[in-house]
Amino acid sequence: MALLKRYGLYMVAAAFFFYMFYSLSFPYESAPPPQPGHNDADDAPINEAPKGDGRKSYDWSKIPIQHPVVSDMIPLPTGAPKALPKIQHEFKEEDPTAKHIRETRREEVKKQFLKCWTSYRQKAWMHDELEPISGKATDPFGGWAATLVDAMDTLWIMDLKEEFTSAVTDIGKIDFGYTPAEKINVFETTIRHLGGLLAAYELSGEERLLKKAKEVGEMLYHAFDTPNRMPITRWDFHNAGQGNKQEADETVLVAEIGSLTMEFTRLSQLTKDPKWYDAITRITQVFDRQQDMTKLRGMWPIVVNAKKRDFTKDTSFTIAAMADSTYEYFAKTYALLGGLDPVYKKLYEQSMDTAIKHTLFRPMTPENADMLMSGMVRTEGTNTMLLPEMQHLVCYAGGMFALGGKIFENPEHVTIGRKLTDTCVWAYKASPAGIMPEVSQLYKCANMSDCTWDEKAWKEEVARRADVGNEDDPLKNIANLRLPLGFTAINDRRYILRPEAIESVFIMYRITGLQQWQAAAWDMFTAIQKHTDTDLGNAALADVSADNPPKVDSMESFWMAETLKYFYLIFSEPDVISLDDYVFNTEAHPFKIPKPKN
Ligand code: DMJ
Repeated sequence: MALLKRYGLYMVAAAFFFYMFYSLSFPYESAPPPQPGHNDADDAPINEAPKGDGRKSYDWSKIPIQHPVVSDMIPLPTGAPKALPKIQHEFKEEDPTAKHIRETRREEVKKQFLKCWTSYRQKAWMHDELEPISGKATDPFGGWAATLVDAMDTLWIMDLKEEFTSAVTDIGKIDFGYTPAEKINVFETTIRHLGGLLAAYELSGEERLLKKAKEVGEMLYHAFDTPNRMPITRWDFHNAGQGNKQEADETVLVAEIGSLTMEFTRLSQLTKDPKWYDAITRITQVFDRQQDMTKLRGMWPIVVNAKKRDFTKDTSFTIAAMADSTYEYFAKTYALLGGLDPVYKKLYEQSMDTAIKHTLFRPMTPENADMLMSGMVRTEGTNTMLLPEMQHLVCYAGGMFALGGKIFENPEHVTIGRKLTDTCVWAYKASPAGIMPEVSQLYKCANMSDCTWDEKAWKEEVARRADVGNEDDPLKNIANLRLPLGFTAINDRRYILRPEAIESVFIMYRITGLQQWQAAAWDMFTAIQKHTDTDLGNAALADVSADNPPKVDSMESFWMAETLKYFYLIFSEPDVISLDDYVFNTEAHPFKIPKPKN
């Protein structure tokens, strides 16, 4: 028991450390100064970066590769794509009242998007983010107009074509050969910039966007120029630009090395140049070879060693923060490759078997709801310990299981997806602001099949965790903790406009056709809107357990790229970006699924 307590505390501390590390959105080492705005030169030719300020801009396509792939370039799989099983529900004709409500809600979402976009355009154009309270601009993602690039496909989907067309011209002016930042986060640049450009290209057919995506691809390819061809995930851009030697790191977050597959595969498919597919396939091969060799077989630890190509040593496992999209991408990459590479099916199925067995738990709730959550596991020898944590970030997992269950015809996974999503919806409702916090702990049922609410036991667990005991009554200080029933701790009370809950709710809706998901989405949207709306856009919140959560002057690019897109799509006709036609990358950028010719 003492050991469990000690490790329990260690896990919380470790989880918190990792979480802080991750949740700061991978900041660059020093905040880069803002770049000059370029909105006065709408007629400049595409792909011509602003010149004349004396700064160095690398032409990545011309910088020699020091560790080239010469004779063993891995080609894209050939052959006709397979037909995947039907993913979406067969929607029937809509009742006129339901249609009216749905369209009204959709327009509310669009109106809010347009407000954010207009403010960004007026006050932070060509910068990464707008600060939605002060109206200042900020550049935490290399200074490459992250919000602009990330939101392009949302503009298209929302039928804001004029705004889209005018933005394309300015995208051409982004200089991916230059950054004032010292280091670049390869994962973030891949999912936001490369993913955003590829999806916007696919939707619009605008060739200039593909050209720009290729420019990003040429840059990122240099992060793979190491002796073992493993990428440097926190990459010294200038070191590489000057042609210096580089090698992969020994400590890498598994999400950052495992979640490049969709974007690199798509870039190769669209350009017909296999080098990006080759680059990520070498990582996939390591995942495949070592899947059975880790301390929790089937899954890989949160931290892996890219320099030694050893993904087996560490002892903390999760499908949540720092690992998440690695798992999310297996089934999606399988679909993107037209079902032609069975390794992604194997990676998905074996990792999910382990995740189901070791990370899932049933939270105890006053409603005795039959729901699931996925926590963090630590191994010690043959023992495993589960921390019953709930992160906003892990709410993507409901959608992942449901989609994977459809793609691989596994109804149990669809049910698990539903139960995981139910917990996120419940957590939104349980919070005073109607929005779930970043990280919390739940009371884990001892038994998955039979779990009756036990308020006394819950209170004792809260008191134990919070150490609120005093001599007279160990339970009396619980009210001060502001914990919804069923929560045993809240480690991080923020909401930073994240999308994962609405992402899974959207997927559940498209798969089941049940209107309960649209109702849940509307409750979530109204709560978020009520508390985060500012004169210029939407602001992150410092504490969702307060009745009136204080606002924080931050609006990450994923708000317009992901959160508002999913809210818009759940209130759109089901054939708008159908899940039978598209897979979304982890930043909600849709890529087209190849189909067999008939
Ligand atoms: C996004 O950048 C992506 O969804 C990523 O996979 C996780 N974090 C944010 C959103 O919360």
